[in-house]
Amino acid sequence: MYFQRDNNLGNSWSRNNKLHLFRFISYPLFILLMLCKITLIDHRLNIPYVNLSFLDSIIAIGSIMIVSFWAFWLPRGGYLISLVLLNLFLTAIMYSDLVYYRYFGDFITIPVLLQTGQISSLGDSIQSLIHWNDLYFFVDWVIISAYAIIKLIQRLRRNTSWPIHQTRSTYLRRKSILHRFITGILILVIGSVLTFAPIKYYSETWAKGVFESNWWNITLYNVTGILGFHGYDIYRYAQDHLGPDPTLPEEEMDAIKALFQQKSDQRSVQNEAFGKYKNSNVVVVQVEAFMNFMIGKSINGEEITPNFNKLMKESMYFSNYYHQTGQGRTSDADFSSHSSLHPLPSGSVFVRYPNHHYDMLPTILKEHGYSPNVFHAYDSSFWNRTIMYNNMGYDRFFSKKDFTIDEPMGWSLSDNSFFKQSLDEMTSITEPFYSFLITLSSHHPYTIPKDKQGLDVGEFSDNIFGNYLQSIHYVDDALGKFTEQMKKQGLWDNTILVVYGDHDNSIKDKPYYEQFLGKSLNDLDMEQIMNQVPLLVHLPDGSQVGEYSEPSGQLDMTPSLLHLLGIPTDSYHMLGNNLFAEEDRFVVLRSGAFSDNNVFYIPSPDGIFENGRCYDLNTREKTTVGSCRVGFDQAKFQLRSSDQVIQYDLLSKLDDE
Ligand code: GP9
Ligand code: MN
Repeated sequence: MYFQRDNNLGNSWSRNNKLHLFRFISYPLFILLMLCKITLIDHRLNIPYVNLSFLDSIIAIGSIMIVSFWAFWLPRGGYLISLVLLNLFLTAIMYSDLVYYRYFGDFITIPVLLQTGQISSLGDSIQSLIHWNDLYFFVDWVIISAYAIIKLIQRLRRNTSWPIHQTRSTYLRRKSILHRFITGILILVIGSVLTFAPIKYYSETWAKGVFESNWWNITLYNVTGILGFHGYDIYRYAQDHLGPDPTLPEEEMDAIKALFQQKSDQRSVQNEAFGKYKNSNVVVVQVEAFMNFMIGKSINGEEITPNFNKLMKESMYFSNYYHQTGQGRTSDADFSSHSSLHPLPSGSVFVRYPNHHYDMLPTILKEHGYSPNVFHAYDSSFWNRTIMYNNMGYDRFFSKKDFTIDEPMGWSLSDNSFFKQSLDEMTSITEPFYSFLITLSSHHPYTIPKDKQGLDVGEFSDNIFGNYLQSIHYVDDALGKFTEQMKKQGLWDNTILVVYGDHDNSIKDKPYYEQFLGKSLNDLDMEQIMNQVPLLVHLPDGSQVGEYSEPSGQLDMTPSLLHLLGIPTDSYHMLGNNLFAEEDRFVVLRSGAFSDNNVFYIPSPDGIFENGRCYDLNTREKTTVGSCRVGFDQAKFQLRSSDQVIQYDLLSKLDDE
């Protein structure tokens, strides 16, 4: 008995040592593998100014240790399976980020995940965002699966069962558990130091303030790395939604009040346009991915947007109008156009804070006797619209279920039929009304059925850029029919018609634009192309016709419409300009880019002011970055204030005062 026990002890000692050796080799291999994937992702993302430095790799190693330390607490089988599952999980997250980035220029966040419908609805688009050489990313899966299969076959052949550990003495078992526990804790501690020490260093040097403002996820990623970014995103989400309501220090609240006051003072002028169209109907059309660069342009002698061009001759056309959207895309365009606040740096306000207070155009108009309605032929829950539209004060949301899908196209109903059916509905709405229409046929990936393709896109016929032009030509045709029907229904002379694009088309390849426009483009040109959408305002009497080239943006729509309708905006909390006032314009994009009448600032993804580029709009050449300093600080403060208003629900507090 005595000798027997001794033998077992000897076997157990060597088994224990083997187990330690196994972990000692396999764990660094796991870290190395994940580090390779993180490096590969960074390389494939190819974000300008963002390159994985040595210190970033240290952060990456630390993050991998933080997410995997607990595997050490498990026995051999569990340990191995956990690492394999972690590999699958982290690979899936990172690859999804890559695909998402290719379309949205951003990373997946918790609020985005809460809108899973969004991602799955991309369908065809997602296919076009997956590249064959992404397969490198999954090579290890093939090796791991092959290894697992070989092992399994070997075991079956030997007809042995899985190792049973009962032969080990209780003493050695306990010792092994303690050993594993301590190793896990050590890995966590080392991982935390490797992760947080460099991040702390960054946030105290070149990335100062990045976590307070977190104005752009790309900048956060540049500081934290991909895993760190997701960790921070979870923390940020928990902070927003768990625990007591956050409050803002008094001084910050006062600064925000002062900002609203300053904006309101700049807007309020009593000129001829103020109240000139009091009680007119208002129809606003938000057109999917409708950009400015192809307005007035032709291809093979054919205009891309002949109907819009015709309409321009009897309307106001704002040729320097910017979309100010972020991750919330269509919903952000909707939010900023109706609330005159900026959308959030991550996720959609519609999804994250639909119950907070905002001074929204439909609610304001309803208080002034209007019937506000919204029309969009898609699932009502998409972008959390049902809830948000109810809170925005609309009488009714005409969604997909309210339309007859008599001409299916893309995600849903063709724009042509959508416009027709929406106008039919409007005949039974009490005037004055506010009708907001959101089109859909020109959504990525822009595939319009052959029989509806009316444009010869020539050299672009086989690519996504050509498809885009084709889909815009289709929408333009539908828009032409829409205005004709408005005239027939007697709406033309008593309605303000507004048409604008929601955001860019996600096609970022410069050569397409250079080929189309027939000239080489600098960074300023590209930045403006990707951020400008057209705004057209047709006034009931057809007055003020012309092109307006001062900078303006989606935040300006609501205050400008209220001006025309004679509703003062001083009691509302809005950050936009009044397009009918002679004021100095200041337009801030969600990325921190901004423009006034003289300069355009393009921020650097690393968030450092000096690394951004300041352009003189007269010469269209780069000027000293210092010329953008004041605007940069202002833009940052404006974005931060807007974010705080939304996140802290400040308007409910300001209204109570
Ligand atoms: C769908 C439409 C498209 O309802 O709003 O949204 P997008 O993908 O452009 O944000
Ligand atoms: Mn859209």
